[in-house]
Amino acid sequence: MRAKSFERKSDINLIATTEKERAVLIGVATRALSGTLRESELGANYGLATDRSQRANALRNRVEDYLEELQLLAESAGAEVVATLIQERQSIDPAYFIGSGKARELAEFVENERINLVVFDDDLSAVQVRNLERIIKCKIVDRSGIILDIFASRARTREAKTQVELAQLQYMLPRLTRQWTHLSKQFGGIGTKGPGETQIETDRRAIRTRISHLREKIKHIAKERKEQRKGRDKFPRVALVGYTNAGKSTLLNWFSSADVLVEDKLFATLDSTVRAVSLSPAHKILLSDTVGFIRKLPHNLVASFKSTLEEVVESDILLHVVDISHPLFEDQIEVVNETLEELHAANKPTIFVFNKIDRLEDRSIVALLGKQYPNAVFISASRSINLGSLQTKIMELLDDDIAEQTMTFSQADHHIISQIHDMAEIVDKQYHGEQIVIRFRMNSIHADKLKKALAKKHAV
Ligand SMILES: Nc1nc2c(ncn2[C@@H]2O[C@H](COP(=O)(O)OP(=O)(O)OP(=O)(O)O)[C@@H](O)[C@H]2O)c(=O)[nH]1
Ligand SMILES: [Mg+2]
Repeated sequence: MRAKSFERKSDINLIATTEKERAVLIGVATRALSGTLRESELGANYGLATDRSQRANALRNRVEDYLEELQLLAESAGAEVVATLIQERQSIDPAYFIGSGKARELAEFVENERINLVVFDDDLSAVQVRNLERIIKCKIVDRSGIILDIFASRARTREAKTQVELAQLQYMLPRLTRQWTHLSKQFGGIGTKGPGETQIETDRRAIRTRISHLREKIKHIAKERKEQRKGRDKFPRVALVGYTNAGKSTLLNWFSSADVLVEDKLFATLDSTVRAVSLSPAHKILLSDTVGFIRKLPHNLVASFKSTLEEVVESDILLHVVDISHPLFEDQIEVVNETLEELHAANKPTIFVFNKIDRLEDRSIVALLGKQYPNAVFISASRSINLGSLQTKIMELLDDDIAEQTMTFSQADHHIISQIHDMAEIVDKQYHGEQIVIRFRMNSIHADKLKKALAKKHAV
């Protein structure tokens, strides 16, 4: 059904009605976004500047996909999505984002349809939120606000809770205007959950004090985590990374019979889980699963989740899990790569794990991606398809740079010597009085860890 006020360049699709917070979602298709369209989105027959409508359609499809994800996010936050709106503009309006004229039309729709939440797919500035709320007279939230809200409601552990609270306060601080405070009190609900309710009435100074307290707390937690990790230094560390809902936890569970929550919802996992996995007697690894990434994951959220994401930063190998059945999986790969760069973890040896192949109707894409990503495997984690070849790939990568090493030990190093017997192929072993000289063949990741462990032991 089309709303009268949004005829022509944008349209509204009425979806459903219940007692929940009634939300309308807004996506804006700009020229800048049009510039990011891929060839695969434009269609095989796309001929240079000849077909403007083809480009316009592709742009619209892209924004529709974004809004589909935003709908999942809004629903995860507890809203009922009543309508979606796509506006086409040359560029965004600095004062009103969608322009004051469109904002007035939206205000009318909001009033007629008893909407209590307007969610923008793009991040809004504090000024834009204030201006829009003045006209639309209902709560305005952006993508980051919704994501933070979901994180707040999913956080269970002390670490996750502390990290989310820090990110929320940092997000809130520049947006803390009188208007916003007033509106939040009036409307409550989505976008104002968690620490917001209590902190909102206090002044910025109180929030700043709380932020520095939380930072200290996180530092302390990070120290504890580091202590916990100490004993695990001897095995190569492999981290599952990827877009949210790609199937990371399903894979960890398959490998390790762990019992990590697997759910068809965004951000099922907010903590890190590490499990020892024996791929073969000579290939023991520590496999970690952690929080998934998403388009426009707020920067302060990434920053405050640093200690949870340490598992990724400190890993030796990444398994980048991709939901190949998702229409925007290429976009998702890029988002994950960008987030890895933000974490300074982008240059690690990586296996691309294309998951959910059971959902592919046309498998021709597999051959194409095989060429594009030399280090790729195509699997189904939930149906256990081709997982053996993933296992082999990891072992190959571990064996990739096996080299002969010679190290000298004292009798007191018997723990490390027994590790070498466990993990390496012994070439030669000679005793010189108190000293033992061992020649062995081992992967460089293992060897580096051994050398570090040995140096640490002798430094004590
Ligand atoms: N059809 C299909 N579904 C799968 C496959 N692997 C996982 N899933 C489903 O995808 C959904 C998400 O799986 P998870 O393992 O929770 O995904 P995740 O990457 O850990 O997600 P977050 O923790 O939210 O980041 C669940 O409903 C799984 O059952 C697969 O190979 N095929
Ligand atoms: Mg998970």
